[in-house]
Amino acid sequence: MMSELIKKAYEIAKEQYAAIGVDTDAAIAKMKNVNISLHCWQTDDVGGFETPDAELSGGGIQTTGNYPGKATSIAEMRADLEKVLSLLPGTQRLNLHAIYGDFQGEKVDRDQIEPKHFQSWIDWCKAQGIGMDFNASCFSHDKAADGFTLSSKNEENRKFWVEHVKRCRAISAEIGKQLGTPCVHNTWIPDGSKDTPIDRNGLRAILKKSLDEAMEIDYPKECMKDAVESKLFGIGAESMTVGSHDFYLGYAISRNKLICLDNGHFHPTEQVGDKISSCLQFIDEVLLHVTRPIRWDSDHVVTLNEDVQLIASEIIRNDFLDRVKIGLDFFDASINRIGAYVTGTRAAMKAFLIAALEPTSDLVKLEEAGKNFERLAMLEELKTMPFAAVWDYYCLQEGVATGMDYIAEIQQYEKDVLSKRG
Ligand code: RNT
Ligand code: ZN
Repeated sequence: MMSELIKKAYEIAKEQYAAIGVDTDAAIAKMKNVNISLHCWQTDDVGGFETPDAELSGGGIQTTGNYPGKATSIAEMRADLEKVLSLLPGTQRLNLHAIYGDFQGEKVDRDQIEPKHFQSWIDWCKAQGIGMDFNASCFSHDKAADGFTLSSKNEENRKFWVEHVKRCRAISAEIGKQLGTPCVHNTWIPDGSKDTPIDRNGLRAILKKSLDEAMEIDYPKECMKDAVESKLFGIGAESMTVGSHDFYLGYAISRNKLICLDNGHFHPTEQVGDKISSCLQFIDEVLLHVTRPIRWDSDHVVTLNEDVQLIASEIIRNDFLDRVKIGLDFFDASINRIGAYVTGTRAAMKAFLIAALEPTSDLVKLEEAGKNFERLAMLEELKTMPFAAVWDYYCLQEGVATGMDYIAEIQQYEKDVLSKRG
């Protein structure tokens, strides 16, 4: 889009927002602290690089679609991530799963991984000037084929996964140390049962024991922090999930860990945006997996919807940016994956900028005075304020594509790069 037009539109928008007491420059400045952790798995449908043709399997999550152009090597994934980064304003982080190690063709099982397998990723992040987060991969593996990992009653399997998580935490500590920014290590396990189980309590007791074993070593907070991710149900685990929200909230509070809230992991009428201020009364930090569930935990591309808006607004209203780590978790294999990635990430960012353009203290005053019609009306009017002009100006300032221009850039990337992949 023409930069002169964007500047003109911004000047007008700035005045319109100023009229309701909102400083657009300050809102843009706030975006510096909105650092979204980019989930590498959108580029390859959660396959990983353990074997040349690795695929997501088991674990109650699935990708649907087979749009051409998926990343099948580290080089391809890095090229994709660089393209994504070039189309996003601000500073991001990388969120890597353990299955994406640089194994150099060697078969390295999950209980054997070491920091050296991730050194080239650390170096890549350093070169990009970004931080890095990490995840144990407790799925797509023989030892998870029966649907149980850390809560397994098969002691050999349980020990295997404890060792995996232990190693992932050590790797995370090394990542954070080298990059000078704490690496958030998230543990999510698929454990659960398709049909009504009997020994719910037994499984949860095992999970608690396994987590305690895996997290026995305390690493400095400047290097790594642990998060645990709950879930309501998964495909094939409809009747019970061992790591439920109640379970992990208790675990996080009692062990001083982060709770990871994935907004696809609750009943559809529950809102993660409403949970943040509850969790933060009792724990220091929260990790988010921002996604878009459609009917079930389907991990659709994030769009600027009311759920995402409430999440962003709650963080900005309460100045929680330093206590809430923002990650994404969607994987759409049915459309251009890089297009999906950029569209979803920009949508999440827009929600934060919209939140920063809210005259929050005025709204609170209305609320406290019982003026609820006025509050409602103002919230409605805010929705159609000239937000796009501020967003475009922010993108322009950051030297990234404004408005719809990124669509053409992604089409070009598809033509030059993605369509040439085998
Ligand atoms: C699964 C969880 C988990 C995964 C990723 C790949 O339901 O949301 O976070 O999606 O770790
Ligand atoms: Zn998640």
